[in-house]
Amino acid sequence: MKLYSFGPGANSLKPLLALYEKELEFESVFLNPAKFEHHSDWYKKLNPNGQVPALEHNGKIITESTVICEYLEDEFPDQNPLRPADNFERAQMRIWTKWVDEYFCWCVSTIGWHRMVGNMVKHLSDEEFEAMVDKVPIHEQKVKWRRAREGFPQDMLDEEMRKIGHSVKKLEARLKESQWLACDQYTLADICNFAIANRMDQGFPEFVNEKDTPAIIDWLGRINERPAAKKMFANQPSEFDRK
Ligand SMILES: N[C@@H](CCC(=O)N[C@@H](CS)C(=O)NCC(=O)O)C(=O)O
Repeated sequence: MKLYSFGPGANSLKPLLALYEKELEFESVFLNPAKFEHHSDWYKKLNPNGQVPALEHNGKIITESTVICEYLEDEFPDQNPLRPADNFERAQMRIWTKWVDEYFCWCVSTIGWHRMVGNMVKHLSDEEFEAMVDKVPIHEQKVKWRRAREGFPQDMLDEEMRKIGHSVKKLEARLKESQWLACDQYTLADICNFAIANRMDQGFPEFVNEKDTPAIIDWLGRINERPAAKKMFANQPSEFDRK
């Protein structure tokens, strides 16, 4: 089994942490976003979207971070299960993972692109940049790369920050009433939300801090303290460590 990823952050973190939690053997293949390795022809043969993560198992490729996590549960159901057995609780888990994929991930991602991705491509000439964008397979991602270089419109950034504030309130409210997001068990709902929320106390201290969101801080701490998370962060260099 091989996982292609940018290391333990954002969407790549979801299957990475699931693999560590389930104690599954796998080979980790890092792609360097600063070198646009995910847009190379060899990788686009694996994932035509030119995005990470992607899992290779039994000669087949599975894409989409949350789908990969569910696939691992389907293939290895008895190995440290990360899905509740109860169907209602499993539905709650999927409501939380769907929410990350459709809402929470996007607002945090746009601000991340605004802060980091723009800088990554500022040194390129217009020709070099357009040659890079030319290799991006998804139209919406091409638009995002161009926006990141030119600067996102302020009203868009304001709206994404509003959505982040809303997301944080929603997480805090749930974690005040329950130790874990979906039910009383640690599940993919926690892993997939953690992938986006981890380190928000550093990146978004105006939203995530001891005073306003003690339940989120406690939840992040409990996940970071899990042996699987510690092992993952110790063994898997992040994209930032590799620059
Ligand atoms: N829906 C996809 C999104 C994957 C995604 O956005 N991956 C990001 C990294 S977190 C990526 O590859 N970005 C590079 C790009 O779009 O050029 C999933 O959940 O796997």
